Amino acid sequence: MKLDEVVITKAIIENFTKLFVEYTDVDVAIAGAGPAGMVAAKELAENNVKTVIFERKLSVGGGMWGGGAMFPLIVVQKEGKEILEEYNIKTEQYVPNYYYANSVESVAKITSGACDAGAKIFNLISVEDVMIRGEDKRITGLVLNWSAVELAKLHVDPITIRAKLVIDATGHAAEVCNVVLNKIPGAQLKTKTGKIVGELPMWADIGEKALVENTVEVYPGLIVAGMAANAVLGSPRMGPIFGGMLISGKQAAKVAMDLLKS
Ligand code: 48F
Repeated sequence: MKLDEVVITKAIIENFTKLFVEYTDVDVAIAGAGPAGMVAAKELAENNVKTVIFERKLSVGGGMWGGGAMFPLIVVQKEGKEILEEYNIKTEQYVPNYYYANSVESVAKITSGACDAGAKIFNLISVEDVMIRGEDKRITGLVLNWSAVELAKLHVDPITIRAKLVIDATGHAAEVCNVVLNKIPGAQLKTKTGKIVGELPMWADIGEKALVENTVEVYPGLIVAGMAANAVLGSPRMGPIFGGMLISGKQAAKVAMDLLKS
């Protein structure tokens, strides 16, 4: 049978549109497909929570690909190793409680885990704003545009999806929390200053431990996960140790599921 390029085009456009329309109304929308966002997505989707991730870049995986300083290995502690094993990622012990894994294998398998669980990932789409409703100005959705539009600084209006909950998993920049503070008059985050406290310098032990505690609902309808949680709540960065990111992803899913039930 001869191939027809127009059929190929229609297959992409018709099916993308059908899928995107289905995901204009979700339980949980996640900004950022780094390790924290992807682990959260897998946990949610496998518990039948309708979950979508929007990722600005062409590739998912955030800061995990590059390991530490471009050496493609990540380090995890015991709890992190156990999560990597759930994804069938090979780990080796270095010394007691320090394990390492290949960063490329880790991204590939964590991505596969999120997809297999049923989470939908849309890449090349940037979250540029939030939708709010009600007296408490609760977050009720995300405002999106093509990353190409953002990069080219084109004057093109965005589109919007509705979500019962949003997870800010945008990493160090905590972009959704910044939007909330910059655009919602009088907005206060549930932090000690009401604002983004800011990430502290490297202290892996404290940063890793704080991360789970920092993975909370910081604003009505908005949960923080991964490095965004430490940036918003004012805890240290931790460099190429990734156990906390994975645990935070799981914790964000748990917080979301508890909120969806309440
Ligand atoms: O930065 P990132 O990997 O965040 P994470 O999951 O993990 C942090 C670690 O990689 C590392 C670390 C380990 O100790 O500190 O930094 O918390 O992934 C964040 C993803 O969000 C995307 C960004 O491209 C990246 O893939 N992102 C950021 N802003 C937006 C966004 C946005 N406005 N819209 C869509 N995606």
